[in-house]
Amino acid sequence: MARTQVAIIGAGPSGLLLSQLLHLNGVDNIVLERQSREHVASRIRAGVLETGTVDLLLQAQVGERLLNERLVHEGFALGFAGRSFRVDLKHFTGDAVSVYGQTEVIKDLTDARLAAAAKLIFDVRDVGVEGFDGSQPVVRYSHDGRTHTINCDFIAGCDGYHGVCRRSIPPGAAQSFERIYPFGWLGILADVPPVAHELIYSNHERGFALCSMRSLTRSRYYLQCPLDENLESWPDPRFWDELRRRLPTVVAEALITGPSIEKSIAPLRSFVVEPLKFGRLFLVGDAAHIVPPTGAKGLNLAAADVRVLYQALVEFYRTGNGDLIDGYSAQCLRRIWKAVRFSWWFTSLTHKFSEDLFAHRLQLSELDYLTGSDAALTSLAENYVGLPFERAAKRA
Ligand code: RFL
Ligand code: PHB
Repeated sequence: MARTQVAIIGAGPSGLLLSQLLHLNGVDNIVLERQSREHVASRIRAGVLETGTVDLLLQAQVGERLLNERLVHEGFALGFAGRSFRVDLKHFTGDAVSVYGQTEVIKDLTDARLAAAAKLIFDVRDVGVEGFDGSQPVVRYSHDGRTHTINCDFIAGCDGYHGVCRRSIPPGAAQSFERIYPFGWLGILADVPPVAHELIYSNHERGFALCSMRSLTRSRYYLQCPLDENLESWPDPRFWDELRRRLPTVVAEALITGPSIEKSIAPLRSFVVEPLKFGRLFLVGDAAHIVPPTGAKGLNLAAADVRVLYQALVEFYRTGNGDLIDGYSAQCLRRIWKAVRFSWWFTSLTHKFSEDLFAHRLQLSELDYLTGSDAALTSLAENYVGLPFERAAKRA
């Protein structure tokens, strides 16, 4: 039987970052991950980091390669009605975003944890969390054909939307809020130079498209697609043709194509569970909330939860004061709901929801208004770069 202070379920960005920050502050923890290290490292997901996320990664001492290799973007483009409009993030907020893939964040964090001889266990099975409504939580799991038990003070559920922690909360103790969108994103990764040096979010009558990147030689492109679409019906030439059709002409003409090295479909949803804390169990990141990727908020929100939780736990272990722990859920939820609202709004503005031409005219009119109003552009820009962090509740 093992014993630790914090048992962390899931070695995605939330779990690894929490583990690293707790470790640096002297809090012992064990991380359990269902998948293999290679599988976790190869999942292609987020690409845009807010400055607050970059700062937290620096605090976690995993920011060196990030600072050298990231692409700093001071703006992005909105494509609509055949034209392209640049949203100048720097001008409206004084801030920018960093393009650096989630795969790289995971690699940096995993390397740092393993270099510090972390208790990070991959390929675990049958994780169960118990006793978190009392003072002695227990985690059970199997690994290499044997069953194991961990006694701990707290459990951090960093196990994503499909994880076990949220499902372990007693019925009636939590409320969830959900919106499922009637489409998904078909994404491809290709070793071709990006079509533009900044991201392009394109509203088109055939559906939304996004031009993103991972580096100056690796592009990431997305097309809005029906929910029941299958990958086989999207050979590369069809993807590139459809992407060209959904981009402003000048952009489409500049597109460089090549063989895809990854292709996947992701459904879009908004989801929040309340509260994020049940006794000694905390939900963190995608385990507690999902946003459609349009606003690039998922990974950043996960990091924002980790920021609040690690500070609360460190405070508790240093002083015995549990006020920050008790405030975790309320403090995180305020930021979460703002990101949920922004991601829903940006999705509504840029995606095709139906064949209703009236609805499309309204979107074009809102885009026309937005791009002509400094007030509206400031609102878009300040949400996109990430809202400021509230100060932690006053210490006793
Ligand atoms: P994760 O990454 O899902 O990690 C959870 C981990 O828990 C493991 N697990 C278990 N382990 C043990 N026992 C169990 N029973 C377990 N059940 C699950 C899983 O194997 C996994 O390793 O959640 P986390 O750490 O909270 O991180 C969240 C982010 O991954 C997610 O929010 C972002 O990827 C969302 N996202 C984006 N976020 C951004 O900030 N900017 C972006 O540009 C952006 N683009 C995106 C995205 C997500 C996308 N998809 C595919 C959903 C683009 C896409 C297409
Ligand atoms: C990505 O590069 O994967 C990406 C970028 C911006 C988004 C969503 C995804 O809004």
